[in-house]
Amino acid sequence: MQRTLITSALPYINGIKHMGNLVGSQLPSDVYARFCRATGHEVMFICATDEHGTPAELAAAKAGRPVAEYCAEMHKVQARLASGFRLSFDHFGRTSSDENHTLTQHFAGRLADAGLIREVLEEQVYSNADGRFLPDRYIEGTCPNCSYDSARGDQCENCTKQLDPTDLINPRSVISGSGDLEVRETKHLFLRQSAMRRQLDEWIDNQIGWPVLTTSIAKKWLHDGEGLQDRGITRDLDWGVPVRRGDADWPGMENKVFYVWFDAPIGYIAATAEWAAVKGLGEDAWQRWWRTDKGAEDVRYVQFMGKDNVPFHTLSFPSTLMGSGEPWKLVDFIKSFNYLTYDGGQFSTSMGRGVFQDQALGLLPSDYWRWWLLTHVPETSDSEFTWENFQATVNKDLADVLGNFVSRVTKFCRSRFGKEVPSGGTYGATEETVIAELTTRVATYQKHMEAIEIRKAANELRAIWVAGNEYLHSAAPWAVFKKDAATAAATIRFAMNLIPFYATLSEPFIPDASKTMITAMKCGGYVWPKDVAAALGRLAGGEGFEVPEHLFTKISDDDREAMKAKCTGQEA
Ligand code: B3M
Ligand code: ZN
Repeated sequence: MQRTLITSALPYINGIKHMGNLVGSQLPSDVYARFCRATGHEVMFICATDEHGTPAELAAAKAGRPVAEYCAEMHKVQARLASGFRLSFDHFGRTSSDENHTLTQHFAGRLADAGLIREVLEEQVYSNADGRFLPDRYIEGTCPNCSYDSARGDQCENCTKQLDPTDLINPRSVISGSGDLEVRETKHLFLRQSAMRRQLDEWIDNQIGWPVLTTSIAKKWLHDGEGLQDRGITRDLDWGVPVRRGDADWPGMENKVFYVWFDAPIGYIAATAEWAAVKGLGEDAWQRWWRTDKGAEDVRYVQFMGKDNVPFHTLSFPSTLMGSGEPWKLVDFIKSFNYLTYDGGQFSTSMGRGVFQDQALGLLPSDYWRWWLLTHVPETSDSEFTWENFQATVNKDLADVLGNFVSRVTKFCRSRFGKEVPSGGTYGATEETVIAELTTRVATYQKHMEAIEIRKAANELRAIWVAGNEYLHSAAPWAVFKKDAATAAATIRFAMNLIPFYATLSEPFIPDASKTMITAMKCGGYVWPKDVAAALGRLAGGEGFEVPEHLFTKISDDDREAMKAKCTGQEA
């Protein structure tokens, strides 16, 4: 059995995510995971909240909550939304877990033993009032460029100029507001990525079939300018994984934590370990996905992420894994995405611009969103969400094509043939033609899904639905019924067979509607159509069925305007 490990980039903990975040990693990874399961792979599908770093501390401070409490609550919120959108993670973990602490410290220890970590003395701002070093973002002051009075130590929000904390006029601590600051020397750890350059380069060269978007970003960082830089992997924060060398103290690194981008990808492994712990399984259960000496050599590992995360996954995380000198499983395929824009501009979390996940689920069932997002997933370029396009896509594809087909067929069958699928008549040349067309289309659909070309797969799926509608239209059983009931029976039986067939093929995209369809047909569940002719002969006649409630409701112009108004410029 083929074994597939799938990870989605970990959503950051600081607030509710918008639809752009959903479509840029989690949702397409879910489609792929569902497809792999449906076609018989053993799947491990992992995601988690990314909980460390300055933004988490700042968001908690803004909410007036202790950071651990804030993260615990936001994790629950994000987990609830993930299940609302039917994201079928085997585990949705947390980078703040014990497992991630242990693994992150383990990797740091191994990298240090291999000589891949260097200690660097740096000058950094120390706040006497707070009794701690301040990261750049924790210092505010007046911008030397535009005189904006709340410029941050790393950048002025007003004029966008990149700053050093020492550039600020009248600098003060964001924590206490105190201006009693001084520059002191402090030690930080750097991962010697430069020493890993040749190994990384070779590894990337050996990857066949990676998307150009992925390899070009990696190659750019490896070769442009000064090439791959060593990277600071520690920060002066309270919240995070304490700096330790394996399970030993690291002298001089007290009160420091690892940088969020060091521990976050290790979180993929840790979340799998969490999964094993929750299931009451031992180490072997997760190591067989992650250690090539423990069974992971036949795993195919696929990562999903937005394009801005690519350097961390092609360079930093592989440096950690390879540099450890241990046989960790490296990624086999990286699927990365461009951005979704909103109605002519950017989605903005800070300005509350766009559709946010909680709002979306309050407006319409998740399948409506899934279908629109997946048919417009920003694979080859950015794509834009507009309410008009959303309305048109839902009404046409889901209501007119799929929903209407299911409703007409089941209603007609019930009114003319009663409670069971009719068994009269036999399939003829028309049905053979449809079977031939669908055989080709299913093969194409499957090929696109295997290549993780989500948009192409969605288009093929739509064409598969359309083929059923065209069949029904030309076979017109309601007209034939009066003079030739047997032929009408065969037609309707064929059309009824298309319902579980559609349910199975559509499940990765619209799992709730698929479930309604498969349940209504009382045929014992999903069976992936290896042979289309056999799949369309599954209901031989005599089976009971339900007429499902409206699968999809059309969005009227009034509905559209009301939804749009609800999503405009809300404070996040
Ligand atoms: N949390 C970036 C983001 O939220 C980051 C991904 C981590 S993946 C290990 O966009
Ligand atoms: Zn400025």
